[in-house]
Amino acid sequence: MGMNHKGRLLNIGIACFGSHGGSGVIATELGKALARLGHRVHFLSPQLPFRLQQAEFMENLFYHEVEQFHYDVFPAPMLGLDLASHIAKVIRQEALDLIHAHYIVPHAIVAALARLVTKNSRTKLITTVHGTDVTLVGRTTSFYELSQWALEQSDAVTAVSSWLAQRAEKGFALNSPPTVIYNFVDCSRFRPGSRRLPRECFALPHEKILLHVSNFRPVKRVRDVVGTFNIVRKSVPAKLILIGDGPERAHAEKLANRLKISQDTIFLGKYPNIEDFYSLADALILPSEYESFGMAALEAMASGVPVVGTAGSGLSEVVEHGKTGFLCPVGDVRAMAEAVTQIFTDRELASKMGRAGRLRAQRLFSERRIIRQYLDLYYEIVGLAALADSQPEVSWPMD
Ligand code: GMT
Repeated sequence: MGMNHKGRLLNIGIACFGSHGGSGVIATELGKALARLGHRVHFLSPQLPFRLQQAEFMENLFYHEVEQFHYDVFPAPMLGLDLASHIAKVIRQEALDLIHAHYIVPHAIVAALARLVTKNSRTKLITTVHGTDVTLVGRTTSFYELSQWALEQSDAVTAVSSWLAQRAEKGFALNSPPTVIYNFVDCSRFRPGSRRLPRECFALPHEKILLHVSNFRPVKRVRDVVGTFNIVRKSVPAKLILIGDGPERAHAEKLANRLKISQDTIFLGKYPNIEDFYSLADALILPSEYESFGMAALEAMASGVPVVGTAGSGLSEVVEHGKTGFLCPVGDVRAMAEAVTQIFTDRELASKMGRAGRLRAQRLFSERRIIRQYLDLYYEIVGLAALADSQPEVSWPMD
């Protein structure tokens, strides 16, 4: 693939988690999209990012596996140091234009350290903060000093919502607020009606399907999912499907047992092709204590599925209350149940919300729009010509 805009093609390192979390998913999809545009992309991660496992071969996309060295004298694995050393090696070998670190701990920290080690100021560092790196992990005494240092060392910091940008600026006493670049969704993969799973495997024809997708950490308040569903099913025949796994799963299963609704509650665990489930669902529920963004909500909207979530965090920038779903107070299972019931019983409202969600996903959160924002930032920071207005030659997913 040739050069497709005025600026020269970039050599980009992406440091991210390889597991199923939203930050790793966004980082991987970003890298794949950049590689499709012709940039050289090097993934720097201890695990092969899971969305890369399903990717087609691309000659300009590389995965550099981090060699982990175990030694009896070490009290614990030295993963951060392994990764820093590895990134330093890749900076030297590949003459990277920039490293894009996703999540402060450890990625921004180890990338900043690696750059220091190589005494290379030509390679720029861009850090994207995603959520608990700002609100939780980076604020602990274990990581605060290093997190603040890594953000200071970054040539640019971006945040996935204004809500998170404000918290990062205040929490780490930054000189200026991070640039807000929202997360994106592939609207051709997540779209209404792309039904590949037989609905009858999960629900009877007259039953509605309520969906929850998360990593089942305490912040997701999965027990509120079960509590809400318990109220909804008293007035509307329905099934609840929960996708994902994590520490809260056992508690949620126990609660479903105690409420005697296990027969209508399906815990599916981790599932790679979640788009199949969005197209079965009549509503998504995300009752999190907070979300800096809420990828599941965006995927649902792109799939034409109304969202019931919580107000007061970055989720309010994704879901438009009353238009693409409903946002309720945290912990208010009655309000959430009322919202779900309204969607389940008012067909016109449900399809209006579904259409509005799809449109909002396409307008504000399309892959094309957001990748362009990242590229503009990269060129600005690297000090090269900005992207031309002409569209790249590659074909983008339908958005
Ligand atoms: O910060 C986390 O808890 C982990 C992270 C992840 O890797 O899943 O989630 C955050 O980043 C996602 C991608 O930007 C956002 O969609 C999630 O809202 C955010 N999680 C929280 O804010 C709790």
